[in-house]
Amino acid sequence: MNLADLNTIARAMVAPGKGILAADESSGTIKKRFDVIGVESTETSRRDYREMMFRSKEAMSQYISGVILYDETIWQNAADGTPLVKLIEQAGSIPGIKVDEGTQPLPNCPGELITVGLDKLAERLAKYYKQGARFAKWRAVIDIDSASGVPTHTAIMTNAHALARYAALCQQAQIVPIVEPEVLMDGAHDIDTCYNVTEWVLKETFQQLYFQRVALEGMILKPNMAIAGKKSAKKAGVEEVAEKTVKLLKSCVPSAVPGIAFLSGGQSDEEATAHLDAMNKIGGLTSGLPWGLTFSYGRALQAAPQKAWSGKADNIAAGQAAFTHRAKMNSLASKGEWTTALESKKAA
Ligand code: 5MM
Repeated sequence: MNLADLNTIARAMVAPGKGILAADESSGTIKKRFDVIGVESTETSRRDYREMMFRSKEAMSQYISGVILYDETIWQNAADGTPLVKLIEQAGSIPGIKVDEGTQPLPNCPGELITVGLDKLAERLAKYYKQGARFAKWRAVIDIDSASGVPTHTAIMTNAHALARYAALCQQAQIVPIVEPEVLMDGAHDIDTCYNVTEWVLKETFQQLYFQRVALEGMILKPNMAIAGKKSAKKAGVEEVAEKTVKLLKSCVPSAVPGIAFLSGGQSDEEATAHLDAMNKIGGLTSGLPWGLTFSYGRALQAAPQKAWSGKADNIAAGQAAFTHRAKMNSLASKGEWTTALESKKAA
């Protein structure tokens, strides 16, 4: 492992004003997204949609540091035969790859999941590196259901262990691991419950990363924010989410980690931007945070371009404008320079 090179890539992924596009929806998930806009999900429509984003010059060269791809996409060519990976590189962005293989029920833990994909991961990573991937992603999902005692320590510890095993294998393959332990915002829990569970999950994750000898300088953390569940009767305001998330991360994430790139987790586009912005405004006021705080959004970057595109070649420019606008808003938020007024100034 060449740690200096891993650190250079990790720092480029969270370079000031830049963040990550999570375009790694598995075939089942992208079908759900396409169903909403009335587009049939085929290999070609998935390619056309993603090519549209990767050819958005302003967004890809100025705001998007890297793209997380799904296995199908990393091997695909654009309509003119150019590999999609090359399009990303030519724009000055870094190709990455989702390497987990989804979730399965965790034995003896009703309702809880374990992320799988460690078998043969070393071989797969070597192939992805050859294809151009310089970072990878593995997502663990932790649900909150206090009434049934979820999450359990078993689920948190087992998922953290898998994340750490994955991260060690990535670094051995000269690939920067994005470590994504996601505490879901699906439940009815309040923000403080989310805070406590996320604290537990992050403490366990960094312990397991230590046990697997993962070099923190060569990884990126992709966490959820401290936020109330979608069904909670008590929604927390932007300032509360920002303050609690920054406090939580300061207490759990060592300063050796180059950057933190949040998932959006089902927040609306503007909420995800406002929360990121408020956190970076706090960071500025307290003379800086030890790591960069940016975005690695899937839904909060793509809902608008999906709607604007709607599967029609005539709408490519509109789809690219919508994508560029969201990428720019989040770029500003990653520097604490976003305002709601900017939302109305859509890119042409
Ligand atoms: C883009 O969605 C990703 C893939 O999800 P599936 O494996 O379930 O198809 C997902 O891993 C994503 O990268 C993260 O959850 C962040 O996405 P959001 O939409 O929460 O920002």
